[in-house]
Amino acid sequence: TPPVHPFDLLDIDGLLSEEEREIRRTVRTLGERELRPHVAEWFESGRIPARELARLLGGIGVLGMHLTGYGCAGTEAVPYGLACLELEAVDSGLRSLVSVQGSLAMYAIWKYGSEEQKRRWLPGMAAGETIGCFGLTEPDAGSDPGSMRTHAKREGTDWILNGTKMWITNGSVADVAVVWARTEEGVRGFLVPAGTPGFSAPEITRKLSLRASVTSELVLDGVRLPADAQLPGARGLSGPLGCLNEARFGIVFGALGAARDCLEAALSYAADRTVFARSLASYQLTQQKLADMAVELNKGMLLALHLGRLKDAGRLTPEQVSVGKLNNVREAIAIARQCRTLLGANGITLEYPVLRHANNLESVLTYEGTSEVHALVIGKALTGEQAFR
Ligand code: TGC
Ligand code: FAD
Repeated sequence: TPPVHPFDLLDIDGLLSEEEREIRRTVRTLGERELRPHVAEWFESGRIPARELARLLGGIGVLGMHLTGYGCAGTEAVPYGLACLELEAVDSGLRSLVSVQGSLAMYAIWKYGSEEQKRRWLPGMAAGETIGCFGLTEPDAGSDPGSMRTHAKREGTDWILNGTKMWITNGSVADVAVVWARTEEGVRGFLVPAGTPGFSAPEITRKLSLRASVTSELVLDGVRLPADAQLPGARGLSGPLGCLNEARFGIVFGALGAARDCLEAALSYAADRTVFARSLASYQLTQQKLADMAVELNKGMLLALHLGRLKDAGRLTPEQVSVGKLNNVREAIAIARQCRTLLGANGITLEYPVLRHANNLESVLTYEGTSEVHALVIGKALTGEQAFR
């Protein structure tokens, strides 16, 4: 019998195609060679070379990789998920960059944009030459985006936008912002190029989580846009929420990357560390922790893969994505915290990845729908009663 692999107790690898394993290998290699050596420094300084990273990731085709045409790779959902997993194994901030670029900003244009908008923006975004961001959340409207205040008013054929968006990934480095605003006809999406008068994107600093990621405010102060800046295919809140399904799907896989990296560090640490004259790995309490974590990681992988196959079959529902996001992020953060206990004091440093991942996962638990929001989505599916309001 082959040796038991802690990250693949259930032989989930056997359920992947050769192409899926190849894409995973490519992203893992890039992550280990080009990203991991720098990530602790990016996290500590709170600065990342975003443009360089975007080009690097565009170069291997992961930006908007599950979209078709316009320079996008056109892969299925599972390879996209595996790419998210491998990037998040390095740092959630890197997966965030890819989620926001591909699943939020590019997807919004790909799904709701005019032919002209798609031709103008998507090829550069797929290549990583052009960076996008996605502005839905506001200082006073996060879980309840329907209460947004940012509004767009018509002036002749132009639109005038006013309002503030908050916590926007890639905001300060973006060349184009997808901004959601209320209009007299309901919520609509707009493409705001950086440099448009009245538009600014100050960076949010002093974060204790997702430090290897740019997070910003978007300020819209009388921003004048031509009629063709509006996304013609998006009508109402289902526009932005439709994009969130895509990004949430990536997180279902991604969060497991952070968990795997923590478990890898903890296993190796437990094998090397001597406590009370024996290896830490030899104690029953340690093995209970390791076994529980490996079981959750493997169950999470099965869930992610199942949702990926449903997505490729065109049968994935938003409620199923909520099951995946709620479970896999909740388990990933529990694993990261448990791994930290195994590393003792060493676990609190940047010499090891565990507390960095745990801190990042605090953001992952909150963004793309908090765990409470996803529980309520599932609760509504179970009972038919909505408990949001
Ligand atoms: P509700 O009345 O239920 O729905 C309004 C309209 O939207 C439709 N809808 C959806 N459509 C597509 N996908 C979904 N998942 C959808 N959920 C709802 C719905 O059918 C309806 O359409 P229509 O045509 O009838 O108008 O909406 P509600 O106001 O009661 O809110 C429901 C709730 C709470 C689930 C929703 O608002 C929500 O998901 N809140 C969480 C907000 C959120 O996730 N924000 C994320 C911002 S982006 C981000 O965090 C990026 S971080 C990325 C990174 O760095 O990786
Ligand atoms: P709130 O909605 O104020 O929630 C506060 C608490 O109340 C939470 O625990 C929540 O679960 C709970 N709660 C809310 N409603 C209910 C209810 N009905 N019943 C019970 N409890 C409830 N947004 C973007 O648009 N684009 C981005 O690129 C983006 N990037 C982000 C990057 C980072 C690092 C972070 C941290 C956030 C980002 N966000 C982004 C914002 C994110 O989507 C929001 O933070 C999230 O949706 C929650 O909103 P909030 O922070 O306003 O919390």
